[in-house]
Amino acid sequence: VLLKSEIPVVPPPSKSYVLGFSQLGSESTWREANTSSIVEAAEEAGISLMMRNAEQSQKKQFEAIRFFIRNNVDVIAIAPVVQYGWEPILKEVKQAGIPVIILDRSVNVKDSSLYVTFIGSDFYEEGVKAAKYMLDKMRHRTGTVKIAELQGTVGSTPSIDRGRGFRETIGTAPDFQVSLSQVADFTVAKGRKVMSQFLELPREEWPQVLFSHNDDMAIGAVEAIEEAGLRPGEDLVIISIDGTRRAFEQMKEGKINAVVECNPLLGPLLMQATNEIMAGRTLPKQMVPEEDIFTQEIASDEVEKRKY
Ligand code: GYE
Repeated sequence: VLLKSEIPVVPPPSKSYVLGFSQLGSESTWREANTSSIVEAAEEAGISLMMRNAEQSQKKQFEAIRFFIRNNVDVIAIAPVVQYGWEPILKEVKQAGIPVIILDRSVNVKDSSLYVTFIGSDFYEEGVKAAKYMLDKMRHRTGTVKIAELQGTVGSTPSIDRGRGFRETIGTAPDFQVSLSQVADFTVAKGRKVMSQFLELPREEWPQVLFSHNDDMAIGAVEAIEEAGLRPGEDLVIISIDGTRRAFEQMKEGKINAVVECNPLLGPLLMQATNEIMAGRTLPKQMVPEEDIFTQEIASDEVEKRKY
C-alpha cells in the first residue's frame, strides 16, 4: 500500500503555448538583461519562445511578426524600437486572431484594441525624477546652469518621454538650460563620442550637468570626461537612467551622481500575461513595475543587490 505522500505526482495535462517575441535589438546592458529575463521566464513557465532580434530596424520587426503569424503562434509580444508606424502590422495580427502584448516601449496607435496590454515603465516619470534630483542638487548654484543631454534612439518612447519629463520639470526654472542635446543611440560608444564632441567646444559652452537617457551612454561619457581632464561627478553632475550594476559601481566611485531605476526584468510579468490571455482573463491596459531613484549615499549598500 502506498502512503499518500508516495503517490507519484502526475502534472495535469497542459498545452504548452508558443510565444513569438520581437526584441528590438541588443544595444545596451538593459536590453541584455531584458532578453535574458524573458528567455529564463519562458523556460520556467514552460512556454516555448520564438524570439527574433530586429537590430534596431522596425522593418525587421514587421518581418518577425509576419513570421510569427505564419507559424501560428498563440501570442505575439513586441518590444517596439520606435513609437510610430505600428497600425498596419497590428491590424494584420488582429486579422490573424493572435493577441498582442506590447513590452518595454509603448506604441502610439489610435485604436488601442490593437493590443491587449502594455508591460513597461513610465518613462515620463523617470525624466521628472531626474530633473527633480538635479534641481535640488544645484539649488545653491548662482548663474545659469548649462545642461547637456544624451538622447537615446530617435523616435523611441523612452527617449521622447524622458526628454519631455525632464524639460517640463525644469521648465519653470529660468536658470537651467538644456544647451546641448544630441542623439547617442543608447550605446556606450556613441555616448563617449558625443560627449567628447561636446568637450571640444569652447570652455564657456561646457555643461555643468549631464542628463543621459541611459546608463550605457553615461558610462561612455564618463570616459570622455576623464579623457578631457575633468572629474565626472564633481566638475560635472551626472544623472542617468536604468540602474545597471555598472552604473552603480561608478556611482559608488563618485563618477555618477544619481541613477533613476528602469526595470528590465519583465520576463515573469510577460509569461504571466501570456498565460492569463490564454486562460481568457482580462488584463489591465498597462502594467508598470515599481521603480526608484538612487544616489551616491546609498550606492555602496545597493551595488551588490543589483540584478542586472
Ligand atoms: O533605458 C535603454 C535601452 O527601452 C527602457 O532601451 C528601454 C531603454 C533603456 O537601450 O538602456
